[in-house]
Amino acid sequence: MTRPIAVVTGASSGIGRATARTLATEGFEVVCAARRTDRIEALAAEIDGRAVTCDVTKSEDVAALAEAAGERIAVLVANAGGALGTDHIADADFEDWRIMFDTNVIGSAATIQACLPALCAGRGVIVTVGSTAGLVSYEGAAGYCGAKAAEHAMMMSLRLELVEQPVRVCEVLPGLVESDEFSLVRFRGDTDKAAKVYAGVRNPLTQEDVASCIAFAATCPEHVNIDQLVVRPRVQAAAHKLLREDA
Ligand code: 8X3
Repeated sequence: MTRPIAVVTGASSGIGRATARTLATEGFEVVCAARRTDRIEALAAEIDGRAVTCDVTKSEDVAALAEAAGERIAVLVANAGGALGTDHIADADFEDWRIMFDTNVIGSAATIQACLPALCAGRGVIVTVGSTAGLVSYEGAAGYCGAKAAEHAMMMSLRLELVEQPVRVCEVLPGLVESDEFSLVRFRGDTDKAAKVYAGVRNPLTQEDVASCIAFAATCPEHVNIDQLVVRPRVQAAAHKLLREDA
């Protein structure tokens, strides 16, 4: 039996990998895209999907991903991205900013652009994985907040541009998620600093929690568009209002 196609970028870890697994259980054939081939091949074997090595900042990789996905795409989860550094603007390394904008913003836009004909043919759903950081800024994160705000703005434009097409345009915007690598990458492999992000926080979101939200947005009836799904752990009432039990 032919399964509908779901494409997930950034599928080698964290929210992307959890989303690939969840969509597979929902009956999709998942095209798992990421830079780390060994990881996505293992994932594809586990969920009976397909692996496509893809760096979303490389136009030839993105074109090859769209080609491999085929003529009809039911779901595109543009998830590849992340945060780098915690510098204030006074000390910012703009190379980090370029990488964040290249992956989170232009990488997502390029993936959407390349997959758009197949998404139209498949009456598909686009889901970006943004962040509450794109809605409310916090200190030491201007580059990341800026990139996620730009991704959010881009999706609002896209929804207007595609209103005559049978394509839905959704954003899932998580708050604090304790995922495999997000904080580790942000702190350049410093496990102590990464662990401190979650210290004393009872039950931060898991990558599986976010994957469930993405799957919900991706499987609503065709007339239902989840514009934005903001999801936080219960103990995070706002970006700066995070309950820590040992604080
Ligand atoms: C991740 C959420 O609060 O670390 O996008 O910016 S936060």
